[in-house]
Amino acid sequence: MLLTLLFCACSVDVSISTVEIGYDSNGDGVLSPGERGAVRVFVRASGMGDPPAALRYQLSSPSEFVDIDVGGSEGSCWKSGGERKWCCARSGTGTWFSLAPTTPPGSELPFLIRVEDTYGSGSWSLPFTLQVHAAASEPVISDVQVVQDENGDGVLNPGEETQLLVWVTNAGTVRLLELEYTLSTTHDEVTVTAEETGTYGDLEPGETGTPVTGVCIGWGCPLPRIRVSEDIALPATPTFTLRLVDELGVSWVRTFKVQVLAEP
Ligand SMILES: [Ca+2]
Ligand SMILES: [Ca+2]
Repeated sequence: MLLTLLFCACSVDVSISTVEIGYDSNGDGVLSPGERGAVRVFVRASGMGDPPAALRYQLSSPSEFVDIDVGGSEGSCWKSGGERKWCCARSGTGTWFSLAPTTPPGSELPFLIRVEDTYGSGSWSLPFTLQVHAAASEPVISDVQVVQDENGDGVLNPGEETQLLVWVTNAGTVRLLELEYTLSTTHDEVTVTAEETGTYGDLEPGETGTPVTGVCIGWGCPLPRIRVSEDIALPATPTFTLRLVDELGVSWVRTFKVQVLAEP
């Protein structure tokens, strides 16, 4: 009994106090599939024994969806908020990792941080989880204009080659990162002849954008170009498909129609 009491009186334990997201790609403070993230793990020493003089950590994850940065998985913990509290992070931001685009939203990803006393008094393996949220970004087509058509009336006519200016709005609540598009149509008498792929860049929540090329935005830039056959049967309203994918690997399929009218 005396030995047990002595042991308990001298022992020190290290446990996780809080876990913070230090960085995420779209900046909404939560982790979504495809994002890069950084995490700060705050630990504290409890018990009556002297706290460790210095701590080191090593972060790992058994999850197939988590890729911890090579070389960034270990480092020193620094004192934070008193003698018995530390922040275990590679820098101010945290220790970096990537989530696979296939990570299921809603899942709880397991992590393990191993903390050890630099002077050898002990080590502690501390599990924690991080929740994955569905990305709350939502690109929608807000307008389509026929521009630079041959007769300049802004209407698709048989035999014309024109550009399409497709406006996309981020109707979600978080930033869209590097939104790329692919435009196609299955209509027999209409073909996409140029710029069938391109980018909208980043779109903030509520922002409406057009394809960007370097510093060029919208009308006058290289835009998707389409050709309508002279033989198209009228009336015709070909359907176009705009496939969108962002930097996180999340994709959307949007469709729109453009009417083809006889030249007046
Ligand atoms: Ca995020
Ligand atoms: Ca026209």
